[in-house]
This record gives sequence, structure tokens and C-alpha cells, in this order.
Amino acid sequence: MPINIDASLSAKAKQIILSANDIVVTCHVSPDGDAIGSSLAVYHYLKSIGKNVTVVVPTAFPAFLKWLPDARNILVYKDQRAMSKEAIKHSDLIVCVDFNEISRLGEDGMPDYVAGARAKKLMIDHHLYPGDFTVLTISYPLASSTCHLVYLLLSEWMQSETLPTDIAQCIYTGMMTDTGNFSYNSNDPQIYETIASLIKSGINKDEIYKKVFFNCSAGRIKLQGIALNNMEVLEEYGTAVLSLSRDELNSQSYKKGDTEGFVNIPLSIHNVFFSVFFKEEDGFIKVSLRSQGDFPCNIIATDVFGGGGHLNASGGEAHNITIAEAKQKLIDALPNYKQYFDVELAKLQD
Ligand SMILES: [Mn+2]
Repeated sequence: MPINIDASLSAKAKQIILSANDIVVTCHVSPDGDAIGSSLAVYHYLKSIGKNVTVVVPTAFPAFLKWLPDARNILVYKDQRAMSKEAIKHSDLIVCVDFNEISRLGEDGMPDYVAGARAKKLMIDHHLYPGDFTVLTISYPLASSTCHLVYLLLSEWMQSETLPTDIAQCIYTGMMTDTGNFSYNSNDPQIYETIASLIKSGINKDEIYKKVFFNCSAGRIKLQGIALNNMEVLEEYGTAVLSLSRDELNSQSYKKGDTEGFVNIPLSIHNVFFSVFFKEEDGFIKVSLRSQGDFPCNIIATDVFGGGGHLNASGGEAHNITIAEAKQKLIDALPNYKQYFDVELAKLQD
């Protein structure tokens, strides 16, 4: 179903923007491509109509997004507290993109600071269950990315199907990353009509792909090799288990973010629908769980590892045991979930 942004919502949002002068744009903690892309797209638009704009994000964002136009001007609240607070304090409008609840602004006091600011808040987002901390909420949970919503709004506000190239680059980056390069949530023709318009706006989508995805450190690729070498596949459960010990992580000078996405790799194995990744952090073992279809990995995350999350993506922790013991704890627990395994095992192909 194409996304049709309600015309009166769009007009009201534009009115709110036109009547503001000093505007802060912000997004969720640990910003991803959609969060940074939508923040910078809105930033460039607001600049183009003469507003004084600052992007303030709660925590640092990944290096593979630093090439985005004006990314160097982004303030990180956690690291640039005084300047960030100054911008928020002096703003008369805060545009909140790609998050639904004020608590998504992190754990460093930014939620309270933004909630207490005199500025009006405007939300543009695609997560379920928007909170009620704004004067206007533009929420379309069926949209595949916030960047796509931003495209629909800006093309309406600027009365043009094509947009300035810098804005188009930001929007494409978020659309691409939030759909795994158009491999999920991406079956609507409207997405490709929008991409056509972005290419007409001057983006080079192949270059953007390279900048974002061909940007790994050698250490990350080596850690991927070690994790896969440690992989165990439990065929009778359609399950794969990965692990990385502290020593293995240290051997490749591990940095935060280096193991992002590893847990998804085993899901590309024929007839594997449940993947668990154990990573030895300082003092505990972090457990990431992913599944496909109707298999509820969050139930196992909650029962076995005191965590939780979504049906197909969840996490938990194991304390005071070794990585081998944590793996065994999982393997011993699997028979308790026979009813769920049976549903997925019945769907498997030869
Ligand atoms: Mn998003």
C-alpha cells in the first residue's frame, strides 16, 4: 500500500516549521542510517528556507555515515553536552525524526532536557505507538523508513518531484539501510518511484551503496571469520549458534559496532531459522537472538537469558558462567520450545 500523508497534517507541519526560526533536529540513541539520513535531509531543507538549524543526536553515529553532506556539523549530546544544551535551550522548534518516545533519546539526561525545553516538538516517524510529547505527530508505521516519509513531505512542501542532490543523498541512504538494501519491507512500488525521483535528483545509488556497505575494518572481517569458524549448526532444531570470546575479540582490537549484524549471517543457511550469537563482554555474556517466520526468539531471550525484544529480533545476557556454559544452557533449553520448533520445521523444504 502506498503511503499517502494526510494533506492537512502535512500543511500543519509546514506551518509549524514556517513560524519557527531556531530549529533543532534530533533522532534516536545509537543513530542508524535512517536516523542520520532523515535528520540531515530535514536539516538541509530547513537551511534552504533560511532557518537557523542544528542537528543534535544523543550518541555517536557510525563512521560509514560521516560522508553524508554536513554530517560534520552534527552535535553529539553525549560528547558535546554544553553546545547541545545551548542549541536545545534556544530553539523554538524540535523536529523529532525516526523515534516514537522521548525515552529513545538515551540515558544521559537528554530525554528530560528535551521534554523540559520551551520549544514545540514535531514528530516524523515510522515506529509503532507514537508517544504524546509533540504538538504534531506524523506517524506512518507502514512506511519502510522515516526517510521515505521525509521525501513525501519535502516533495510536497517544495512542490517538486526532484529535490536538491544533498537532500536526495540523505534520503536514499536511510531508505537503503532501513530495508537492508531493499531486501525486506520493500515490496511497495512507491519505494521505487521515489528512488527514480532521487536518481533524477542527481544521486548515484551505486556510489552510496559502496560508501555505506564497503566500509569495514579488516578487524571486523577477521572477527566474522572467527565467529563463523566457531559456528555450530543444530540441524534438528533449524538452529545455529555463533560465539566470540573476549580473547578472540581482543585479538582483532575489537571496537564497538564491529560485530553488528553477525547474528543474521546463519539465517542465510538452508533450513536455519533461528540464530544465537554469544559475545563475551567485560563481566558478562551478551546474547543476541534472531529468527525467521513465526519462531518467537523473544520467548527464549526472556526465559533463558532474562532479556526480551521482538518476535524475530531479541537479546539477553548470561552472568557468572562461561561462554561454553551459556551455549549449553541454550542447547539444554531447546526441547522446552518443541511446539514452536515443530511449526517452523514443518515449513522446511528439502
Ligand atoms: Mn527508521
